[in-house]
Amino acid sequence: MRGVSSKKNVQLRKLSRAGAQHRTRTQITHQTSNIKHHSLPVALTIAGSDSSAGAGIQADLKTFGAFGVYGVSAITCVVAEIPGKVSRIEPVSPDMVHEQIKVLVDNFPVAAIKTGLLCSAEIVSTIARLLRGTAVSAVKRAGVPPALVVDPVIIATTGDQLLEPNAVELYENELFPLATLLTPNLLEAEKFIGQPIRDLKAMRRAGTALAKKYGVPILLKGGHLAGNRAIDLLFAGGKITEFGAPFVGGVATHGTGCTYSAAITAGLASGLPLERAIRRAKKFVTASIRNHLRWTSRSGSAIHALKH
Ligand code: PXL
Repeated sequence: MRGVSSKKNVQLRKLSRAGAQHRTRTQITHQTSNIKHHSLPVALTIAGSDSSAGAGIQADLKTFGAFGVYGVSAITCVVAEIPGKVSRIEPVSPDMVHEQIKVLVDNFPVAAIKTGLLCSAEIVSTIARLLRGTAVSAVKRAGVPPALVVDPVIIATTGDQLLEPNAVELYENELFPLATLLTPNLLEAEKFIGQPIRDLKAMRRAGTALAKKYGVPILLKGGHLAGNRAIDLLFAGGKITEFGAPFVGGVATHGTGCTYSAAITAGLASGLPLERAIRRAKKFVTASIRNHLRWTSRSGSAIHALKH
């Protein structure tokens, strides 16, 4: 087992799980003299900017908004793209990534954090170090660290490599042990276990192995398996829970992974327990595919987008 799981990480994980179950954050209204103040749960996304707004930071913020959660963001890289074609990626400096997160977690009551495309090895380790410190100070201050959903984005649906290859090991060793939930798709999971996953039985085996390897809950997303249902499996606390929905074919599904993990993060920020947050998120992402938008590009080809 390569995943480093220090005692401190294990303690943080236990607290995080307890926190996700006991926190209840809904819209709060305060009255000071004759002025009403409203507040919403706050969630932070740390991810790349997708110029076409179907994935990345833009998808996350739209999804947080759809669930009544106030989204704040830290951008790791800027991606020039349209659905189906990544044109160019440029990273933001690790110092600037650090600064964006630091000013947010030092000031906003961030209840849940999600990571998406982290771009480089240096950015992955900067974020892991900072989030470890953030969790420790949140525990001292409030008794619970923010929930952390790690969507290990490596490759785009188009096959484009989005993450530097040498960042994968750092991811496994430094960031995964801090997670409340990891949400790999089949391609990512195959990379982590080094074996193909072609059916539901292989998914069960792979998810069990990953949960054991990293010591954190895993949501293995089976959307890429052929079949008339899109089935995801949650491996948590020695139990496997299935989340299924009818497979919606014929839609370019750019951004579904980001949308799904952002919806789960919104649920955790609002105090839902993990399984309920996933169940609600699965419905949201299925509806966003079913109700997709469609335009015709200048060259005559179709452009699809999820309806977040
Ligand atoms: O869907 C993966 C993904 C995540 N984040 C950003 C992206 C993409 C895919 O292109 O651009 C910013």
